[in-house]
Amino acid sequence: MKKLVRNTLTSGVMAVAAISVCTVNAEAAASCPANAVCFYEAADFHGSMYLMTGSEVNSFRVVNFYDGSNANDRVTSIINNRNSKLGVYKDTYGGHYLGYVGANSKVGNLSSKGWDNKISSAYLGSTNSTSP
Ligand SMILES: [Ca+2]
Repeated sequence: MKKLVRNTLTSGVMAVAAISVCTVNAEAAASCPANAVCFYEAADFHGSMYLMTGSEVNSFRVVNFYDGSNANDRVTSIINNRNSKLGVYKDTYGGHYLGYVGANSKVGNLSSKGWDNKISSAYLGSTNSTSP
């Protein structure tokens, strides 16, 4: 009888722990710090993320998401918590302008703009291909 009680308690504790871990992960995936730009691998700010603290990414070919995988041509959602527009480009070093994410705004699925898994560079304050 004693053993049965202990097993039941252990299962209950483990179930609670599992729920807590899931909740923490979900919040971490969706959050982006103030004054940063966050690029997510999946739609609706899920999947792995890259946090841009500077004002540009010249080449996503040399940028990895937090999970260690390369971010080039894989960004699917973006949060822009900066006071500048974020210009995004299909090629590295500002080649082939795609469009911009407005200041302090976000795009939950880049496929709505035709940019899904296409971005190779990004510049704050730049909204065309001539001034990256
Ligand atoms: Ca993606």
